[in-house]
Amino acid sequence: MNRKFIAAAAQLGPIGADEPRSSAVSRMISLLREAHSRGAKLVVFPELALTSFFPRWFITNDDELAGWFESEMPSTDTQLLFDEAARLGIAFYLGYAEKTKDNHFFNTSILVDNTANIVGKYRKIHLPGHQENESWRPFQHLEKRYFEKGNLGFPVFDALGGKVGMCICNDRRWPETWRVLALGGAELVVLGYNTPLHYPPAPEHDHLQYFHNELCVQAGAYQNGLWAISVAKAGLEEGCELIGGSMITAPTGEVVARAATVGDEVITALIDLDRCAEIRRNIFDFAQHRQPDDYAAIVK
Ligand code: CDT
Repeated sequence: MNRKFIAAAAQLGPIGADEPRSSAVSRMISLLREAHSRGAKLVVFPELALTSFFPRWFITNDDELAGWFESEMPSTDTQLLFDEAARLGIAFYLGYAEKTKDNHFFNTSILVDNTANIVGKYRKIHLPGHQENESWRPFQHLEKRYFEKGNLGFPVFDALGGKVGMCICNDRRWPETWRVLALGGAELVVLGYNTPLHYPPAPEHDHLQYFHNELCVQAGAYQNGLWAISVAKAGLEEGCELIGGSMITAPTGEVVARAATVGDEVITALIDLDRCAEIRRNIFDFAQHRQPDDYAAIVK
């Protein structure tokens, strides 16, 4: 299969607490069509892309909480997205809150091929935030309360003529995420995020939010010789400012496309998976230069 294709990051602007999934899906379908008009074969949507970022609220009612989760995928609402993507022949990444049949709750992403088959699933491993209500905060970040740690590891999937890995938001800050995916053979890592501009425990870092996002994604791509597509849900969502800065990053660490707004926006770039070799056969030739015997402390 052709290892050169156009890929898109489909950034979403804010989603209101009362905005129905049907509305979010219809916005995503518009972005999908825009990406298709630019020749995209892959579209990457954000983390928890179907709803407002609900971990910002302390929710005590179980039924109310369950209402933020999807108990099937595709669901009635998302079926339209699957159908339109298949009609256009586009593969996509979608983040959503997953409730399993045996009542487990994960922050999940799926990779869907260009015929609407789910070919990969990832459940977020690095869950940020806190477990209890912390009323001093202007908004909560209760991922540690609402989600279990992912139980699928960091799998890599055959897709788009190459090897594709997924991660979700906070995972991108951890070098281990990228390295484990690269060791699994990933040539492209796709990820979505919801990152508040204000970090209540260390507000002195607020002005660094965009920088830290770029720093992590560009380093992850370069140090592992792979492509990265990182996609925000952005803008002022229910009083909480979320960063934009969606990017497509080459294996050299260079940003080849970058969002210019904090709203619904499509950016595209030509991905050539063979370009991973520029780095992997040189400075980061793992077989030649990596020294795992000296890295034991990392997994202790
Ligand atoms: N969604 C997510 O993982 N967001 C975190 C916010 C900072 S930790 C409270 C992130 O790493 O971007």
